[in-house]
Amino acid sequence: MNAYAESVLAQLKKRHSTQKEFLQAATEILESLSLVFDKHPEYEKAGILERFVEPERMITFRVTWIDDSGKVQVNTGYRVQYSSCLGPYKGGLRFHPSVNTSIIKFLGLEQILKNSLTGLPIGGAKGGSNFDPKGKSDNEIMRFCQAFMAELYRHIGADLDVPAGDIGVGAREIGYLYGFYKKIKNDTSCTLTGRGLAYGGSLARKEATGYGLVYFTREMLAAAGQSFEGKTVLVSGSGNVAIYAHEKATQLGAKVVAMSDSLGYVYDPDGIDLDLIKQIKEAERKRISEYVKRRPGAVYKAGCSGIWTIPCDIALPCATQNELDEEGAQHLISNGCIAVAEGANMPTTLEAIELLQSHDVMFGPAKAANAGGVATSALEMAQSSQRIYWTFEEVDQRLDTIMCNIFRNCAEAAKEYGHEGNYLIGANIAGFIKVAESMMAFGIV
Ligand code: NDP
Ligand code: 2IT
Repeated sequence: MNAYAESVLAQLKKRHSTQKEFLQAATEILESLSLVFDKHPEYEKAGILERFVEPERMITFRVTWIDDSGKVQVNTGYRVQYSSCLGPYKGGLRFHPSVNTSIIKFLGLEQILKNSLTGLPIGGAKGGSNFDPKGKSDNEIMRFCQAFMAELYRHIGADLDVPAGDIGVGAREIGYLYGFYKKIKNDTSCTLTGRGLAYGGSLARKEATGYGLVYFTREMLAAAGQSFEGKTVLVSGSGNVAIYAHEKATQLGAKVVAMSDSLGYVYDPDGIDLDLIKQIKEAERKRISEYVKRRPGAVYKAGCSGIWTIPCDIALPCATQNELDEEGAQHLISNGCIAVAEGANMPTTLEAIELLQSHDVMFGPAKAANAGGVATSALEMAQSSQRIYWTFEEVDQRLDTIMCNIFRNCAEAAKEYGHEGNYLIGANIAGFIKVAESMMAFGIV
């Protein structure tokens, strides 16, 4: 590693020794960026890297609400406004009990580079809470969202910071968050994306991350003379990203044979019935184990990591961070998997990435492969500014073009820096250069 990148990473490790996920993301990024600092010594002189890894602003707040039994509940809310170099802070909100400073910072750091790769004018942010939406009534979800927004509203705005969904935050939560924001701020601008179609949302935003993942993977496969046609695919998770990755991969001729949730996975050799998954997960909000009760021939196994033992050509991890480790990667390699593309953020451990790449498994990194969601959020912002709606086909076409451009930029940057075919290095460098150039232009701020 370049001495400058190494010294900044060493400082981070010293100062944030307990922030495991943040250090993991920073290590992956700084290892790639090392190559940039060799070429651009002026960045070191301007302290670009020290500034890049330090959030512009980190907001932590108490969220107090009352559950259905009348008991007072307290959660922690977070918003990291990491970088506004390229535009308003932009990034999702995650509601999950595992949320803490480390998780929010890793997601925010990744988001800066992801948003840069989209080519659209959006800075990087992330937020959320350790609130667990599982088992909560609709009323409890609404009260929590209102309590969360009662603080967040003062920090966000259409030209300042535009949150969206992530794990545990979907259409229902965005509705409650936006409804309350609108009421207390007296502002109907596009301050959240992923909004309902009736009140400012964009067609194809719901599908965008999953579809975009498949468009990116299609390009990566095509560069190696391959396609989705006739391929067997594993999709982990069964949330928003997983469902629409399945839908598009199937449309392109693949067969998705397994999906999962945090408790286990289902294997259906005839191909996972997507309508049934949508019914169970989107409509009924039930566990994926329900699937086998309604689909004889399918099997359910407890424990989500077992999904990687199923033979496949292409693996699309779409659940959560570090869900694909060395053991899982070894199974994929042994079973002849040719490509892994990340729908989730940082689903593959550093060791697993190294193992996959050393066995020539094509690897599509999250910040490039799953950028279709935030890109379409930026398209939602554009439509709101113009006071018009585009058709599904128009948004989908723009998304496809954006994903093709991202793939091309990653491939070109990887080649330029001597690592042809390494899309992880390509994504980090291509994303970073624009941010660094903006920081240079702004002077020392
Ligand atoms: P959802 O909440 O819709 O779905 C999450 C899925 O992941 C569920 O199947 C959930 O299972 C599973 N999951 C969550 N936590 C864990 C865990 N600790 N272990 C195993 N499985 C888990 O979220 P999304 O589909 O929106 O997000 C999935 C991933 O994609 C996340 O990494 C997110 O950051 C990323 N992403 C999302 C984008 C978006 O537009 N929504 C954009 C880009 C990336 P269970 O129901 O059992 O909890
Ligand atoms: O990780 C992500 O890119 C998202 N959760 C989507 C963010 C957004 O602003 O649409």
